Amino acid sequence: MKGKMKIVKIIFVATMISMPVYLFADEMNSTLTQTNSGKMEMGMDEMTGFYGLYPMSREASGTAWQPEASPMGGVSFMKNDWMFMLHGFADGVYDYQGGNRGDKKFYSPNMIMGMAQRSVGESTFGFRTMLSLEPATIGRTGYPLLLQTGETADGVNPLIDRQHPHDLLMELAGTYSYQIDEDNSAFAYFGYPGEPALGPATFMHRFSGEDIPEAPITHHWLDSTHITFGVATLGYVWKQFKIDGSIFTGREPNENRWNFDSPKFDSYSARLTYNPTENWSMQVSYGNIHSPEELTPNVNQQRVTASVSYQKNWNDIAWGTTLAFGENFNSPGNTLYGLLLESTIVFHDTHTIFARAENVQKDELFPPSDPRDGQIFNVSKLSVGYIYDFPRWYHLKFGVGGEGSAYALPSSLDSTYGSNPYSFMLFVRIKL
Ligand SMILES: [Cu+2]
Repeated sequence: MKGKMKIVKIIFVATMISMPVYLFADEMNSTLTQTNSGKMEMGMDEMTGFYGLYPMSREASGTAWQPEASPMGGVSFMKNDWMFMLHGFADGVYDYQGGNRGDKKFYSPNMIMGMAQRSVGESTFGFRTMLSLEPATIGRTGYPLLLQTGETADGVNPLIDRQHPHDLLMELAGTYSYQIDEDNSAFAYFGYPGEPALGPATFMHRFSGEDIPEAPITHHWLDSTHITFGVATLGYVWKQFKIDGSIFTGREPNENRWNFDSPKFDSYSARLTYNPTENWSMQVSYGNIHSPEELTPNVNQQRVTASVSYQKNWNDIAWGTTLAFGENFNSPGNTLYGLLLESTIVFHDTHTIFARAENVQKDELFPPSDPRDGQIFNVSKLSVGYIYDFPRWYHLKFGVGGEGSAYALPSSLDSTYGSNPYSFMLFVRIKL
């Protein structure tokens, strides 16, 4: 039984991994559609989404929506009756986190995503693969990020003031949708791993957050479930509304980032999304997450999130903003909220200015051995940055950027973090 599972897994991984490689090789010889910061042109027929008859740009990550006006990155092309899309990025970041708990590190966040879809009659079939080399380019211990919490590097100690790397396999998913009529469609999504119907589009896939080289400190309040080993989602689209619900594995990925974790389907979520115009997207969602953290397995979590995203473009300027709220109800444990506001503006595909402000209640800033573990601290962070991108080379964008962060901390944390810590990052990037 175990041996068979292993063979199935190997075949599955080999197939899914070969897809982006194949796509990329193929892309090099294909007539393809370049997407700059404007609209994607697919000739006669407009590219529609995986889950319904609306523009593809409405889809962000998993089954999440963002405003339709969001510029799409990457390349896309048709081959036979399949439509392929490929996009990704790799950053090289020098990370300096200040104060008493600060640290420095050079690391590379990165991911590559390949998608394929084909419509037959009223049915649309889709495949999605997302891979990251972060287990190698960031490593188990993650990168320094003041006030970040969640997950573990060694299965014993929690990560504090560090951001964990993503797993090699971030998404391997199959989708199916059925177009009932112009306004109605029903869809299914199965991912191993994949993203359940919970929270806004993930930070690295929404326009307002994708150029920011660090994870939000509200990640575990909003979008931390984006890599979940075992997700099954059913959804329904009616005009500008979408409702989707998932059963999924509650446990966060473990510290072994190269492999599959065991699927459990012990958690569930539901989300309602409304995109009233092409400029807006809003969602509310609820999740019941069974035993998310490996180090505190008896703690279950309920999560409520609400978010609004706004996208406005003028000529060659694209501006996207997301406001998101999440609340985690830990049982046993504290009820804690997180609030995020982030905004990115891109001028002429060359200059990017971004900012992210967060306010969050954290009770994991001290290790379990410290009496202050479990005590709630209300902390805030503001990051502002700029990226200059060189003219595109084929489809690739090369950029250099910098970012600085400041914090507002309660005075009871002065002796821990220092009185006015600041942090900065300097980075280069390639983006497809
Ligand atoms: Cu993540």
